[in-house]
Amino acid sequence: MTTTTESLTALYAEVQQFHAAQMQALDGGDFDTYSATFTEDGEFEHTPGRPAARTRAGIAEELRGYHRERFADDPVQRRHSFSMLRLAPRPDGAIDATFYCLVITSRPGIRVPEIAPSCTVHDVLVREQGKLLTRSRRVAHDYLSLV
Ligand code: SDN
Repeated sequence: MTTTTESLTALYAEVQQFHAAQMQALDGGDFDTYSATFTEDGEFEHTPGRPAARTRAGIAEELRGYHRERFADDPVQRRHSFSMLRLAPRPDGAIDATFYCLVITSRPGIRVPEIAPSCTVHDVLVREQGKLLTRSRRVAHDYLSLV
């Protein structure tokens, strides 16, 4: 399929809306809504050393476990903030999306948030019944790529 500037602009806006809804679900603690934005056989790697999560149920379970382990005694509001989105549609209709992510963490009563980690993210997006879904998401952490 040829990609015109116009269709790429429309796709760019669509992917940004998709990412916004997806990440607002995650940051709101709604892991089932987040995992429903992946394909049924979707893959997700968010932290080196943790096994890749597979399937919607597996992704929701991994996120529940990770948040339970890390934040049980540490009430936080996390916000995953995306920027520098670059899209590369493939001939078969899948879309490579590469972007930056900063995780911004606020704690009760502390005005200055923590900003870490800084990451690059690579998504493969597909369309099913007209709707965008993430087929795979791989997160690379800058502080680990430097060592
Ligand atoms: O869903 C994401 C994530 C994500 O879920 C992350 C989690 O912890 C749970 C989309 C794009 C980027 C990310 C990045 C992270 C960072 C990761 C590790 C941490 O917070 O220390």
